[in-house]
Amino acid sequence: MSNHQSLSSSPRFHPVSAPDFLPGEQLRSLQLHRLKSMVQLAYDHVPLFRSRMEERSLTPAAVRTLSDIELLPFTVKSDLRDTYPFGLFARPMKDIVRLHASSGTTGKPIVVAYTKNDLQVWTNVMTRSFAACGVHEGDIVQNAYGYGLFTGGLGAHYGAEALGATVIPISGGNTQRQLMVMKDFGVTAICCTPSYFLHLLDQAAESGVDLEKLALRAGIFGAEPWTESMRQRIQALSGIKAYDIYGLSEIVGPGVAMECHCQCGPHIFEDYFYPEIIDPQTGKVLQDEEEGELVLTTLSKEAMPMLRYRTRDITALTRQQCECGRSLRRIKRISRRSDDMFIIRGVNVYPSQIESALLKVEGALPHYQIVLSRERDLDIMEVQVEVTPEVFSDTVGALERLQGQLSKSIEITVGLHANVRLVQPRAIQRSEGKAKRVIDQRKL
Ligand code: DLL
Repeated sequence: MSNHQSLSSSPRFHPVSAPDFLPGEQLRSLQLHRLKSMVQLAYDHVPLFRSRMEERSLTPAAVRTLSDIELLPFTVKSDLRDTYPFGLFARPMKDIVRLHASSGTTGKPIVVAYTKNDLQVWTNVMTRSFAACGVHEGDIVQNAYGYGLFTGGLGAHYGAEALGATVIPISGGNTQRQLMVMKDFGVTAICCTPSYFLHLLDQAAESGVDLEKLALRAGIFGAEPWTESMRQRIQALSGIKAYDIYGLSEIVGPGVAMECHCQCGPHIFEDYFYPEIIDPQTGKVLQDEEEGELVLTTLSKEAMPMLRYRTRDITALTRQQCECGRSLRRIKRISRRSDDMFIIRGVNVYPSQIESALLKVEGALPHYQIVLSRERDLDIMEVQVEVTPEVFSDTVGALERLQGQLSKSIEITVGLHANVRLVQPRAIQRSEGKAKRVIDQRKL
């Protein structure tokens, strides 16, 4: 498909999306130009990067081609913790106009910084994200990502506003108010975590609000892993299109990658973020289509450049042409993180595997939690899953049958027995942001 054809075949092509369609060669030469400046900036202004490069006898001049990026050392999350709070900043505080932080599960948060230009780039990629899934001026966007230190709220906010959409900065929580606003303000697109949207759907059903009758038509969902079955479930229950948006604070926040209207995996905004996939064990760079850990290098970040940041997110890159005509490579949906994995009786398990096993069975709701415990040195996995009110009030025999089906589905998927506990609707605690899927009591 020629570039010209693909542009014209995109629904309501928006000028802001032009870089999404850059011919491959132009894209690569832009990336190389930007990469060189990034490495120079990091080497000149960030002691950690300079010393790591010196250890390898490298100077910025070593980067002559894009594949020379492989010479550079990786950066990992603990580098941000060890230099807390401002140790990786490449610019003096007077140039830094925004800070965000991500709490994570252990100890101190990691802090990330932006210059004015960095904020412009972030707005640019978020604008392109909305445009990619067909959100435009005239749309009314309910932004239910949390506002504050979390990057979700403000990232989506400025992107939608720059596009000319009307933004409702409602932030997360207060579900009844969310529903009222959605209905009364004629909201056409919503931004939140997929798990929070499911919670909204539950509450809507309970309050007699039929989402299919509302103007809502698109959801921009991300910030946590979710499966394709979850997407299908959301779309069937709400009548909207659910799009996957990916990002992380260390790189920019939301807007590193976003799905287009074809819904076949997020396109990486490669003009600003250079992706690689590595074998998480050996660090070896893998080919397109091979699954491994996503490593990202920022190509324009001034306040806090990131060289070869190991995201821990497991995915694959694909060069296969998307029907939308974008030249940007796509990543496979990120349904797991290498550090989300838990080991039970010697078997590696990811929450997303349990999720897809549960959603294969009729009667189970997509609200679940995995509780790991240890009894007499034996690991026990209990999967608590909510069932529909009809199922919950069914006969004991029917409940036992469902329990058996779910347990079997998990066993087929992960090869392990799990005790399945059916719980009533709403029994599992809801989060306004990222859902907590695993409770590991073995470490207590
Ligand atoms: O979650 C940024 C964001 C906000 C992305 C809103 C999308 C929408 P952090 O809090 O730093 O930043 O968490 C980043 O969340 O490394 C992934 O493990 C996970 N994650 C983010 N988006 C997705 C997604 C934001 N679409 C971490 N699918 C990342 C799967 C995701 N996991």
